[in-house]
Amino acid sequence: MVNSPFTLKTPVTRIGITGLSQAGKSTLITALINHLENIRRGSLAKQATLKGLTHGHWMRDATPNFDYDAGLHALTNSPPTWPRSTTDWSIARIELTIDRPWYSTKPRRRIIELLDYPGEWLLDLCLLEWDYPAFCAAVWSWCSQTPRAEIAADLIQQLAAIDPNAPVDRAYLLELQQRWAEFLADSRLPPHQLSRNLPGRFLLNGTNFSPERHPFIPLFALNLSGGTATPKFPANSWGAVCTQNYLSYRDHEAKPFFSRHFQSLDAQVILIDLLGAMTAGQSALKDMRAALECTLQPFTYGTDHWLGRLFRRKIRRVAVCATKMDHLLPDDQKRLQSLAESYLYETVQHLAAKSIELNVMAIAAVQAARVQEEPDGTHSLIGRDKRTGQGVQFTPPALPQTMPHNLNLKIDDLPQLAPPAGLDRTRPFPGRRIDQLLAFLLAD
Ligand SMILES: Nc1nc2c(ncn2[C@@H]2O[C@H](COP(=O)(O)OP(=O)(O)OP(=O)(O)O)[C@@H](O)[C@H]2O)c(=O)[nH]1
Ligand SMILES: [Mg+2]
Repeated sequence: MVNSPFTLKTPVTRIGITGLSQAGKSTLITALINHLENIRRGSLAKQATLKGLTHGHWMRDATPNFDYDAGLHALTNSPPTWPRSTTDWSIARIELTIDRPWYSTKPRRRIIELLDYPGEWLLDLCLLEWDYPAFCAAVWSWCSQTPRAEIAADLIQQLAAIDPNAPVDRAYLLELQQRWAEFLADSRLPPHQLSRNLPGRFLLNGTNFSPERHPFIPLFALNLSGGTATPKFPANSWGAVCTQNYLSYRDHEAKPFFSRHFQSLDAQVILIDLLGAMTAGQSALKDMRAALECTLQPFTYGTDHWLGRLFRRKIRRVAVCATKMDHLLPDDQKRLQSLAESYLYETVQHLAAKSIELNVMAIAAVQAARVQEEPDGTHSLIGRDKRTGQGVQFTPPALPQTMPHNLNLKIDDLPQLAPPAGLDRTRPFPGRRIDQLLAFLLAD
């Protein structure tokens, strides 16, 4: 916790909330504010670590401000809709009032800041350690295997055909960069649902970045066998231009973003759509786990490493949350929790050894389905379809007890649900484990 210059002695807890596109960040932040605004109501009031917090209110003064109004409007509208997709970072500030005995000299207020930023950018963490040949080698190791080798067969062939020492053709470079961005966008959608889609700002530019200003692509004809020296390319060659623009992206876009935001974080929440990855199958599950390992890697570095200093200076708690668990029947919701734990077992062990508290949990920010019991004793879920708004009744796929070691698991597709009717700002939204998540993040 730090003292913000704006609030004098009021302690500020900063929590980063990230996850890949559509993982559920905006909905979760909207729900977290709603629960904090109703802190003495519902299950949050029963959390021992939040005892003494009596009142919460969302402040409009953060810049850039998280658009809680828009989220509330969408969810409480008739018919309700999910918040709109976000494209840049923003901050939600909530002031909490603490009930203390009259003689206590401790602060009576506390500020919580929730930092929303696109997960696409989080993955750029992998780049920070790579020079240009290492970037090309990593991307090649992914692209030479299924399913990427099939998704972008033509593009991969064209990239491999470029002689890094030949003079660059700028128009062709821009065209290939555009196609690379399209390939990244395809890869993250069903049926593939891949996670390691780099560079992140090619997918989601943000306000000040335009990819065509410093274009680069991976060149697969480089010697990618792991030599340490950066090759010397002739001036204005493909290799020289791509190296220069890659380094500019790494050092002037990705690095400052992490330096600026991570050094002040107290906790980090990473949302994963584990159910979505399970509907896509083994490749998606493997890719998502590798992406998560890469983003959690800096927590394992010592303080002699700049990334280690940045991450370990303050961040003590990390929650990895499998979202949208309301798509499952109650028994399977419990299994989703244990599947998530076994999916990330090694990573958790590794971080525990570095005294980072890592909590893996399954959550639903807003419960959009209700359980229906049939006369024959079987159960199904009832909700409304997100696209059509019509009522849907479905039997969700049953989950296995444990995650196969080789991640060879595929479940049936799930319908996408619309939010439930009747949500109201003055009552905690119906969700799953939001109280436990807050209790973990806010514990002193
Ligand atoms: N059933 C259910 N669906 C959810 C929940 N949270 C999110 N969703 C679904 O996931 C979609 C994306 O949720 P968002 O909160 O917009 O996710 P995001 O990570 O902010 O997405 P981007 O801003 O596009 O990166 C929503 O439109 C819903 O379809 C939840 O708690 N329950
Ligand atoms: Mg969003």
